[in-house]
Amino acid sequence: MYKTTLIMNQFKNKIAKLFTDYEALLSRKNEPIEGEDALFTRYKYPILTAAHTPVIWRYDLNEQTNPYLMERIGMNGVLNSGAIKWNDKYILVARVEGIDRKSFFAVAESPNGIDQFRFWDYPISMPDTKDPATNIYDMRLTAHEDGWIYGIFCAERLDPNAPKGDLSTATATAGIARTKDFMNWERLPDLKAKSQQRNVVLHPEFVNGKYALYTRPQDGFIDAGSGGGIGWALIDDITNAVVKEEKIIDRRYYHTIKEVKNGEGPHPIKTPEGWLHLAHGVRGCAAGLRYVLYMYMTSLEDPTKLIASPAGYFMAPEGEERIGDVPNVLFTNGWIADEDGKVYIYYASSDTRMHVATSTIDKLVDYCMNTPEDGFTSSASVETLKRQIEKNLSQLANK
Ligand code: M1P
Repeated sequence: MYKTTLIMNQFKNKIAKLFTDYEALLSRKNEPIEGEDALFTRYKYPILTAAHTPVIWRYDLNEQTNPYLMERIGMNGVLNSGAIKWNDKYILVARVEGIDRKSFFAVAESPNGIDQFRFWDYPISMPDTKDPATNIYDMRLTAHEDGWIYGIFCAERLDPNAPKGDLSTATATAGIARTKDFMNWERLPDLKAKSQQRNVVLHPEFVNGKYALYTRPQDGFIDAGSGGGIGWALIDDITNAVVKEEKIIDRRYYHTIKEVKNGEGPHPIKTPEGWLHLAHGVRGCAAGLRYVLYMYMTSLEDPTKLIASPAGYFMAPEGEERIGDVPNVLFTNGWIADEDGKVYIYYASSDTRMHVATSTIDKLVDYCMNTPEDGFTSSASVETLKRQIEKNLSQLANK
């Protein structure tokens, strides 16, 4: 009798410790690690990891059915999250990946955008279409001027044309859903397009009375192939979205950070100077694919017209960011611009964890407008460098 009580108390203590450790993790204060003058400020701690997923998701807390208090449903990572400011809260619709390799969406909110992110009790139950997807991930959120909040995400299925026995060739399609509260979603038919599509993003405004999508045509599930870069398509009816014409607005180029593929991040931010875009670019190297973040701008009058295209990457993986399930990857599909011009960039590292970096619209626009473009050859890069050196030398001489 005495022994049973002792074991029961031990179990209660273990549960208490689980919750204490969990609360300590969630309430840990984040710290900026770059000064105010930097183009952007990284933060010391990831904002969401597998360990941030609720205790009540992972553990069966009943001693009878889980006497060893083991994790019964393991989480592998929290990554590529859509972002939006809603009811004064910084909301992420995170891609949570279980150890069973299935991704699902779950809402986490923070009062300040840089720490204290806490998942809601339940993940999102995303309704299926008539052709259910095997895996869904990487939601981009858009509060559209039609009044709905849209989530566009990748819906992945086994390729019906895969050779017999091939269980890894898949298809990527853009799933479309909309909500007013992030818990109840109306699923609309998947985007119909000639090619496979991933990284599809809804522009927040109507353009010529139509919905506008940033697309990423791709020949296969992994290979962009003949898909030339980030595309643009006008959609007559979002409840039956069909890509009739697709125009490439941000091309891929040989020997650049987006040589292999690129993809729009979150929807662009409207600034007086133009639409400010954040995207990812992929290049190949001996170690595999390297994913970095880059920026560009398009015209307010014609959102398909590129007006600024700074060379190279804006952010690349550093330190711990390089390590994870898919190493050497930074990926973003969420950012929030506050009314005071502060921008919260939410990015994942190595398909494993979520981080935040902060900047301002002014700095990001200045970066886009005044960073030299890529000249596409070594000699062009040297000429660009020489122009800067000459300008600086004459500036210093005139002092
Ligand atoms: O593993 C890196 C990323 O690979 C894919 O992105 P893209 O379609 O541009 O290659 C996606 O699967 C993304 O989720 C992942 O982070």
